Amino acid sequence: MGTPVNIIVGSHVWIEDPEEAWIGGYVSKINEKDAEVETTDGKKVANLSKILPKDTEVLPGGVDDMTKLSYLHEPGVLQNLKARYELNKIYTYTGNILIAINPFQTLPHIYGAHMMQRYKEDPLGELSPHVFAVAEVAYRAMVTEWKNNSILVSGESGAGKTETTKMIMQFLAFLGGRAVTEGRTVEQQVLESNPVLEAFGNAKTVRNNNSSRFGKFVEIQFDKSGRISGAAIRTYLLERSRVCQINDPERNYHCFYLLCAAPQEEIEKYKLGNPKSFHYLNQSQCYELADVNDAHEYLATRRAMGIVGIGHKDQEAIFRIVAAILHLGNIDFAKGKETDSSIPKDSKAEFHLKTAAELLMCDADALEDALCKRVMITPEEVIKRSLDPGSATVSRDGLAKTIYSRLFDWLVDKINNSIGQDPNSKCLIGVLDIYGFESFKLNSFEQFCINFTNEKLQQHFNQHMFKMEQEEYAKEEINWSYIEFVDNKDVLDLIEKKSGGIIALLDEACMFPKSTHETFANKLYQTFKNNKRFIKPKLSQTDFTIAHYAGEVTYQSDHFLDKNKDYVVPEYQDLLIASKCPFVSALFPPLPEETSKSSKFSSIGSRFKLQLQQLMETLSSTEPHYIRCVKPNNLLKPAIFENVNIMHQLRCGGVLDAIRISCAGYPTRRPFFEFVNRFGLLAPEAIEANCNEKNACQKILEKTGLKGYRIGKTKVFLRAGQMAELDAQRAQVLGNATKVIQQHIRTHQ
Ligand code: AD9
Ligand code: MG
Repeated sequence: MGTPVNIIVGSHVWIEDPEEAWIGGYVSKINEKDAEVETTDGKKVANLSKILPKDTEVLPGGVDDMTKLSYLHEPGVLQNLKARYELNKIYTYTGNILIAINPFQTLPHIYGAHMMQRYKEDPLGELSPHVFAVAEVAYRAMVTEWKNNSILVSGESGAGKTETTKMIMQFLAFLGGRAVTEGRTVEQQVLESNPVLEAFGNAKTVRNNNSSRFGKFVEIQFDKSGRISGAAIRTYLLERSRVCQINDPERNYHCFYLLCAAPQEEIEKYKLGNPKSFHYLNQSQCYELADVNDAHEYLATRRAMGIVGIGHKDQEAIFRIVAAILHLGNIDFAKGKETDSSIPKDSKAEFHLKTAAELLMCDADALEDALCKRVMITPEEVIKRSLDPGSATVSRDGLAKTIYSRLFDWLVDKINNSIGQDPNSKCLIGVLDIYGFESFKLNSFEQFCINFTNEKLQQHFNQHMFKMEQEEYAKEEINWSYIEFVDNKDVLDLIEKKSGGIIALLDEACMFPKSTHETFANKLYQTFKNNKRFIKPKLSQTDFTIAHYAGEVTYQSDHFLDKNKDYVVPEYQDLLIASKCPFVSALFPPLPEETSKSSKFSSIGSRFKLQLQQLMETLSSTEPHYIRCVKPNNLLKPAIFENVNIMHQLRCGGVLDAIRISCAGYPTRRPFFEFVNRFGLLAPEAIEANCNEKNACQKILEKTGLKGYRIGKTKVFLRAGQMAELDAQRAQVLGNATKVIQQHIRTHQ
């Protein structure tokens, strides 16, 4: 069999390269199975079966849709993206997927009101690829067919998902906003929800200075005239651990630093000061962000809170709670008089305890008790057990995390309530900004949930791109060579199967008091001994590896049990519900009698699984559009294009598979009657001949001179770009007809 194409001496080719991914050159010699290739990096030898042909006639600016490439393969795609990126053309289509490469610099000429206007007036999609064009297609599809649409933005941390999402929202507000603003409009509130959620849910990480630490799905509702009439925001899995623990040079959530930069009056009221004096912030030496003025951001956040409907009193309570969390973190413990008991370490710890209690408006002694003691209920009596200083510190951090995550949920609920859902909404466009696939040196429960999400989205993507295409072709009995694709249902079963999946086993372990991460890991090893997607690493007794669609990831099971348990210790519940601040006590509503008795434990994994299921249901009722964001380098700098890194992201995002299908397939299809209605005027004789619709389509297509299309049982299937060609021919005929009519009118006036 050998090489798929004829490669001879002198051929321009691509060969694989560990550093550059692919390197170009020409063949200088062929010896049986190998070829010698002269590359820019010297002479190399490569196996003929691994060599790919190189297009020598590439346009300087590349092509705007990969399906237009002469050779559609990995190096061709990479070269095209690189050529475009060098010219700041950051957007490229791959069929119906938009690839967006983060420019890491402001490109004002491609955004702004003037560009929005241009894309609004471009229904045929003649302008260059753009995030506005994708949003325009979704909006147009919605107002013409009254079907729900969704835009799914994915990519790794720092790839530009959130920025892209904000641009989509801005453009939709531009298309569906009201001309005259009467006070606060719905679209204004939708847009201003972003800075509020970012202040409380974003933080600087090593990957991104403004990393979203939660997933987000925004559902924008439209009325029958295509105007934005409501919105709903759903959020997923806020990273709670960041509130208490950060590594240098990362930061905690932005709101803490904003508050420390608030006007003096507030600093005094909340007994704040230099962020360096707070344990929750000083575990890292990074306090400031380049190009961000926290004092200014504080005021901007307060303003945005006002616009989304958070009143002054609530704002005051919110920042009081944020300050209380900082003070909580400074309560250090020392051994108390009794064995294994603890007390605030010194007068400084006592000051912070008193201040935290004041700010939360609860009793300081009760707070100390809740932090340092646990109530044990035995059949005989109720006893108070003391916690040693280590346990009291863990308990303190638990309280801080619980309060913060309740506060975040409150913000989301409040924004939703104040924007309001439109009960008469005709249609919606959903925009998903959710974490991409993660594989680090150490991976824990968070990565497990994130990668689970990506498996789900990948399945949705697969189903949409592959199954639907193939089924359609098969149904229409058209000639089509089937493209294999990797189905990831087996990984999803491994993770989420109701009985015996990893999440179910984790819940079981959490409910059984004697479980440890060792017993949990052992259970996994036994259960999935023969599972192809599950691997027990040789050198560990507690790690486990999952073969995800995007590669293998090894998880450390150590904190899986703790991190899966979501329950508020009754001591905290009692303390905070008794707060004199109605805002604080409302964050801790009494538990229904049933749940408090039956099980104290609620599973984060299972709740997340349910949330994902609901998300997938919503998404499947929509027409999806995909945007894949790519991070060109890990330095977060402009103009650096790292081939291997980018190739990996394209593979993880399913872009390479999609390219194969999109190129081999027939992206445009029209039922016979629609096709004849639209294009009949190109061959009027076909219709007059009174033949059936299928024959009419055949005749029309023959006359247009197009090649490569297929005619199925009920539909016409067109290759990429052919619809545009037909439309152009139609426009020409219509144009001529209009001229004749105008002339007729003129001569008879
Ligand atoms: V994370 O998973 O939330 O950590 P994102 O959301 O993918 O991540 P984000 O949108 O926050 O990344 O983008 C990271 C940074 O890249 C931004 O703060 C900008 O500085 C930069 N960026 C991203 N997209 C653009 C753009 N279209 N133009 C200019 C951009 N800069
Ligand atoms: Mg983000």
